[in-house]
Amino acid sequence: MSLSRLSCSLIVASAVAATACRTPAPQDLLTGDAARAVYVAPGHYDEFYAFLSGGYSGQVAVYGLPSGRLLKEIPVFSAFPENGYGYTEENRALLQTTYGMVPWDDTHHPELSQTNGLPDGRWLFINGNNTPRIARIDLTRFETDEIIQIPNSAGGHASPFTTGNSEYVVSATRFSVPVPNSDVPIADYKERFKGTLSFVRADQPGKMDIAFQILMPGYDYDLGHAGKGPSDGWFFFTSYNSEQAYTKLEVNASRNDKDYIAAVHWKLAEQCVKDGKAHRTPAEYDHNYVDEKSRIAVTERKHSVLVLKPEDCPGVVYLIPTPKSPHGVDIDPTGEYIVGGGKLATVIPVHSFTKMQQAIAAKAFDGDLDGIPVLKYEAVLAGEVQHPGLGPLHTEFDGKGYAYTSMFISSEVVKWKLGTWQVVDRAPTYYSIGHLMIPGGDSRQPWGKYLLAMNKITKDRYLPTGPELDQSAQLFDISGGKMRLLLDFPTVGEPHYAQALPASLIRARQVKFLALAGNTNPYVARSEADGGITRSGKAVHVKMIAIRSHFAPDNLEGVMLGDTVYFHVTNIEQDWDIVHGFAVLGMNTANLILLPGETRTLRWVPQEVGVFPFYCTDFCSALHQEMQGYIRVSAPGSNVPLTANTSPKAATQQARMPMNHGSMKGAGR
Ligand SMILES: [Cu+2]
Repeated sequence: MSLSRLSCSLIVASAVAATACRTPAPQDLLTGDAARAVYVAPGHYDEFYAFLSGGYSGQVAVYGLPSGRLLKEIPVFSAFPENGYGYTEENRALLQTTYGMVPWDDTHHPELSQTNGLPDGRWLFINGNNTPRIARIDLTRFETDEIIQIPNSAGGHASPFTTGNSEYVVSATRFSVPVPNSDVPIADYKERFKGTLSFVRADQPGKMDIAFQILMPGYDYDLGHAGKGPSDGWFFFTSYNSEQAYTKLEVNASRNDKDYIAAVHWKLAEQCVKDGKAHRTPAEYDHNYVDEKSRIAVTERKHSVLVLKPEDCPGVVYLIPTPKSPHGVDIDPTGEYIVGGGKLATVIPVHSFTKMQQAIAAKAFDGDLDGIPVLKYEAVLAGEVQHPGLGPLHTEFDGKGYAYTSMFISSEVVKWKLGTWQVVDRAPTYYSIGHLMIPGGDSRQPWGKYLLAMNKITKDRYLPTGPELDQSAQLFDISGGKMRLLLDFPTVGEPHYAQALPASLIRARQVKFLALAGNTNPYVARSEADGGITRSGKAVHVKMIAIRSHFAPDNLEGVMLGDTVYFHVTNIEQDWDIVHGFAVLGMNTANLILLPGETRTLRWVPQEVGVFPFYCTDFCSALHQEMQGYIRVSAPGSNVPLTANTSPKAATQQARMPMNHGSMKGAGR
């Protein structure tokens, strides 16, 4: 049975959302002028940049919308051969953790930085899910510049959602663990395991730090979102497993009718921390960041965090009952409505921030859990969307009074109206949609023109390529009353979640090359005359330049077996999009990729005596193939003098060459 039929029969059996149950005919995909609506002619730009997490690839993929064209893959938590990320001596430190170098992790939730509750195009944050970390990507260069590890946490899933001015990004633990982690029986889960919500200071590049952690009951924390407008100052986190099961969660964590959204008054928490109510607690974690000028990443080990217990700061956390095993918690653009999404729920619950404040004032509590007051469900509820479909996961908003919720089990997007809670439209997806995204759809003013569905399973969508198929995204036009499918495209890794913003917010600030004059790498060579070779014990340092179409120096002698050679190569081009590469025969890491103005270092330990060529790996000019040189390796103790051939002739030859394709390319910019 095909998957579409299989999921159809499951849906029919449940007799809900039968509209989602059909095998789409191909003509449904491209009716009318859908193809024209996504066509972006060569030389023209897409309107939006969409940043999709790569899930288990550990990276971020940038797509243009509406075309769906892949523009770039940005490495974050995994080493990446396309540009040497994680391999060069300059950037290896970004992947350091207290567990050592972790060169492959799992990314889930990209989050754009905000100013006054609106995406501002400065940075993109994303979580490392397995070994909890938060990364900052600089959107002027589309490069990862900073990564902070989160201690007392395991599976940093509810992360890194931002406050309205990116004062903080958060990370809540998915798995509760002993805090601090220690050798305790797993059967002591209820007594010994805790959850943590970490508030990470994020508004200054290079200085991310864990401002404080809030110690929570031992549940599993899933997603979060900051309040806005009237609810600014609050943060909301979903949790499941309020049963505190520690085995067979599939059954044992689904017993309770309701789990909880934790409403956290973060401004009050900030005040309590200032007032000395948090406890400085030992915790080891690494903070890695790239120095702005030298572009060298460093690691700083930290040794403690401030931990705030809710009982030491009354009013800082309340629990809102929410049906059942919730995933998403999404705040509408006005900041009034808090929308839960329960994977097993039959309704979409919408809570009211105003009612929540009234319930707190009236002490409308259903007791407490671990000293945290539990608000009465009815006292906080604004309304429930009835019969939305099966498996509501995540909601975003179009800024025109409508909400769109992804339905994992019934594989559809459901559009409903805020205030009336009536379903007004539904559109099938192929298959098993997880998160969905509207550009700015979780901000104060969404650009409510497109909606992107991120689907977990592809099956019969594209030409089959093997047992594992690429996952998929589907673009809908939501500018009219009815959703309209425009495009269907495969993605890199698992498109877990995405955020997007108008390209114009980024394009104007795009860095075209790194200024050579500002490069403070200690091994920078700014001209051919700067190149050379030096020995310090068994370490040999080579300073080299790369320019169309040669390296200088191009020949090196006097290296001996047992030496470690450091090639410090500077691309001295000052022109847009002229990249050079560097590789040596027998080296066992990826090649270097050098952006214009950048110095990067390759560590090479020769294994044999002989002469070894090196060459440029990035096609840069008509004479790219001639861009090469040699390094001679002699026996230990040999008396070959240490020499580097920095030939002024090479430069003269270059000047006489007719203008090649590479310089033509740069000339018009
Ligand atoms: Cu998720």
